[in-house]
Amino acid sequence: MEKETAVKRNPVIQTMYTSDPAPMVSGDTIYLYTGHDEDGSTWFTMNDWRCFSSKDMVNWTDHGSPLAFTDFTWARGDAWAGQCIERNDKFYFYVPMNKKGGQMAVGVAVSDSPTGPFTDPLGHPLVETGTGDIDPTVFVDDDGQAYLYWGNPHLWYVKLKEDMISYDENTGIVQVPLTEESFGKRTGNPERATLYEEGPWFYKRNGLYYMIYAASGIPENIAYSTSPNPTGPWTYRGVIMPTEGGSFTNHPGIIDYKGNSYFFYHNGALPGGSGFTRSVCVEQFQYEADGAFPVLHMTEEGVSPVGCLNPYSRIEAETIAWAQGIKTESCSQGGINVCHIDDGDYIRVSSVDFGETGPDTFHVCAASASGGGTIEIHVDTLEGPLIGRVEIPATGAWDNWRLVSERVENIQGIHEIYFTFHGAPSGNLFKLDYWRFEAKIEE
Ligand code: FUB
Repeated sequence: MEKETAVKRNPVIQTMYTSDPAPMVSGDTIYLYTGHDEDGSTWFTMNDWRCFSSKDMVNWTDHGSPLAFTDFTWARGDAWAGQCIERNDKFYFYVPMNKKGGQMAVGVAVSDSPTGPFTDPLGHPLVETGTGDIDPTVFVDDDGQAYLYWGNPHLWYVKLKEDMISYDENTGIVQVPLTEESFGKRTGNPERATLYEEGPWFYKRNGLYYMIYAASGIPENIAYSTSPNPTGPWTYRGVIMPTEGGSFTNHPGIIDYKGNSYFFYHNGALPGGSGFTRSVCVEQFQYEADGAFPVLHMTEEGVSPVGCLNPYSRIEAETIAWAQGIKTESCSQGGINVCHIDDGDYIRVSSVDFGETGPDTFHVCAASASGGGTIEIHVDTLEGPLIGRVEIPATGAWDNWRLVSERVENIQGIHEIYFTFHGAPSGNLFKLDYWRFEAKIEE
């Protein structure tokens, strides 16, 4: 088991490589849609999009893949940067893909739930120009007009109709003038004379429209422009995040949640990370009084909790603040479970509030086709006080789930909890679906 030197919260997801973050708030929950770089990729090998959610910004629940390029009959691959938005109780997910026998084009998929499944209502792309139709970003203005921007090396937009799956053909597809005043000056590349590269993220705050984008070519930084209007003219405002982090691309996703402003991006910070095996991270920031961005740097610490986890409710095992060694997969009981659990792996959940009474029992739903193993429950640090040890038996099959219960030491207040896994030195020990503590009955 590797020792933790400090509490890391970036990258946000450790069970797979994630890229191109697209956060969305719905109700009291923040959803994080990401691209998914396949393990060992040496190109943008990306087949599906992923969805995670949180209510506290530090524990993220894995919802699996709500959408894949195979859900579009017209696509042949390349599930690149997308964005999802809620409107009229439906969720619209705009995504670029390579067309069968053609080039990249932007499609749309619709769902009644933020976690999908999403389906293609059109059966064909929503927009395509034939030139770099990637990285759609969507925003619905206060007057109800929705805009879809996208593109590399050009920046295009359409005005979406209220159905969100068609656009105003009178306005058509508009190419944004990439001028030096609007997007800064690039030297040495006459075909890309401004800093704009790709990955736009479009929104409005306090009456000012923001276009945040990957800039300056390869390697990219993140820069921004603003406008008093949704369709420009734009004014270049500078670099937000310099080139850092071991990935030659970057991609912004900006959102306000529970009174804070968050800047999502990606880098190559996970072990094995690179420009093709990227990971989504997040930093908290404050706008300047005039709406300007501060310069932001990538950190391992990430952001602080804005809520607590209730350990007395059912918690999905794939709700994770930090994990080492494990993976997630579709569960035979529905949803997702944690798998690839080997000796020495662990999961941390953060900001767990045991209240004043505290627990006396721990329940966990597990399956093991091998010999099982042990879960140790440590408090505050990886090697902190041990409050429980649960023996997971062999259950005969990986989909033969059993609820295992064990007494635990009482603990009160808010803590980091580490589930550390022990057993045979090689091979997977068990899978986990969900867990919960049971509160001590007050005498
Ligand atoms: O993830 C594939 C591509 O790399 C995205 O579409 C670009 O924005 C860049 O991040």
